[in-house]
Amino acid sequence: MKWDESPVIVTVAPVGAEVTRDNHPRVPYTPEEIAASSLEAIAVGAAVVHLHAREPDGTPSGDPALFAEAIQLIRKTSDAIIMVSTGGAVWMTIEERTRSLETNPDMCSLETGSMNFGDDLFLTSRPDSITSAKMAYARGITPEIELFDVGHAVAAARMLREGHLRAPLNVNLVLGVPGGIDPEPEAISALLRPLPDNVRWSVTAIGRHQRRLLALAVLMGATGVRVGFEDNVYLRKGQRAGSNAELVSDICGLIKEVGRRIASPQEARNLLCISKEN
Ligand code: KMH
Ligand code: ZN
Repeated sequence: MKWDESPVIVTVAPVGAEVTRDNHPRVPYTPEEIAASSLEAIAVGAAVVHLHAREPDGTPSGDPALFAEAIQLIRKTSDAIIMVSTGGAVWMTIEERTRSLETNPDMCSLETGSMNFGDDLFLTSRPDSITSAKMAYARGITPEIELFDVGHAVAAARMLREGHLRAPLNVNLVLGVPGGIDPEPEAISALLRPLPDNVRWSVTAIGRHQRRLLALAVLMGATGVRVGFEDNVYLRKGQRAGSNAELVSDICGLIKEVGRRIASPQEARNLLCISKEN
């Protein structure tokens, strides 16, 4: 299939670990709120949900029961792909971060290296990354590698060569986290350069260049793009989005505007080879 014939997989990241209700009063916290916000986003075009969990007061959590409740509610009415985070929050241990794998998701995010994350350290040693990948594959969960900087792509390519990761690899290029690669057009090719040609890649961009960079990614043939409160609460400069669904709807409009289609959950499953067994 030519690059522009393949539909674009839109991922919604409705909550993350850093954004709070001080940033936006509608950031979902409880499993019910996270599921409801995800389902609204799925209804307008999201095919993948990238999930974090929160305590009822908004504190990020690795508690599998909180993940499981949100997942169960989403799956009741949707076949969207469920991806749990194993990145968690910067202060979590790798054990806390990987408890989300106990919840039978379709996919998980996976870090292949460490970085400064704003003023914090976000640490993932190579042995922890290898162990997390092993845990995911053992449960039939497909990893998506989060590439915040070029070294993470180099490390992922090495893990692939050594058999710790399986081809074709799914990666998400994350542009603009302070401490990671900067949100510039060249960042896309810099992060893809160390990886094999058959990599399936999506793009996440933090901050004011988000729409432009996602449009560029779509025109460069990206497999997918990601939006949601985890990455940005603004639609435009000074204009906060009303909801995760509004961010998804906006990016779907942009994708269609530049001539590509939106992947349904089933098309996304076919493109990423994710069965519905879960
Ligand atoms: N909250 C960040 C420290 C992931 O989900 O894998 C890590 C993160 C990446 O959100
Ligand atoms: Zn995340």
